Amino acid sequence: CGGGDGDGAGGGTDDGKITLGFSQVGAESGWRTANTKSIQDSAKQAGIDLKFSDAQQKQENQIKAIRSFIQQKVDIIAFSPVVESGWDTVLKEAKDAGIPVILTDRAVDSTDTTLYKTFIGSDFVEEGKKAGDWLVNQYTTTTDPVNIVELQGTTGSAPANDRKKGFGDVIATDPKFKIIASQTGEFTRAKGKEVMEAFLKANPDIDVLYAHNDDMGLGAIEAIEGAGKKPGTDIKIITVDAVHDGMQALADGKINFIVECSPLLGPQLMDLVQKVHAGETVEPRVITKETTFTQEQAKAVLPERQY
Ligand code: GZL
Repeated sequence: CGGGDGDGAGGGTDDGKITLGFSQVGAESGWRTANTKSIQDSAKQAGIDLKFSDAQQKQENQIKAIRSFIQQKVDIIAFSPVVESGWDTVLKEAKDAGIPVILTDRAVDSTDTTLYKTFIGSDFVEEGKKAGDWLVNQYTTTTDPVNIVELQGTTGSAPANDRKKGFGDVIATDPKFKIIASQTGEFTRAKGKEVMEAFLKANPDIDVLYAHNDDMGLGAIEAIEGAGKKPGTDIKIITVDAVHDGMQALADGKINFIVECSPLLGPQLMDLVQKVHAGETVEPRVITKETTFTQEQAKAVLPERQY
């Protein structure tokens, strides 16, 4: 992507260090905590001066933070957009100030791709597809209806939109799969539990829960057990992320399948920051590598997991 002059606007520090302004979504989940740690640790290791802001899941706070970074004349701005829309104005302000922007974790729906240098993050549609493929393969021998409830991520966010699409496209291949309820759990345990309690009250025959992240799945497990049902047995559970607590529940048989979404974007982000600062051309899209886990695989890898 074009845009910006590549070497920032002076950087705000005279010690020759690159100054990076980073606006983080919030601290809503285990994934986010691991992502923040990866970014902070990697900036330190790279000798990059990190100005870090937590937006508490509010877009207006991210926009304020980006404007503050522009005022401070940082060299580079990076952020994880809490939702996909509404960024063009502030990104244009950064471009006009000659400060390159890097998107991490989540995408924006701006059609002007000169507003940012690159986007590093997962393919969320693919993650949803992996979840759907696993489910389809669990029900090859039956034509009975499979009633699914879905806990969506933050409304309007790229992971929520795309994980829903990827999963929906796969299960649409067989009419026995029915999403009987779908609502946002805001990527948090508390909201996931609350919404799952409502799902359980309204739907006596739930076969499967598809939760867009582990945290909502873990909250739902509390609700399922509170309703006297066995998570992983009475109701099969598929989640996305593969953070420690999710992997522990998978190993314990309370979750059935997890699609990994790596939060460890820090090292690659700092590499991109240094390249962009040096005026090098970078790939417009850097997709993070990730896999999937069954219950057996979780038991095997748990001891070595970083997060
Ligand atoms: C995905 C990330 C999502 C995680 C959630 O890259 O944006 O946000 O899946 C987190 O756990 O809250």
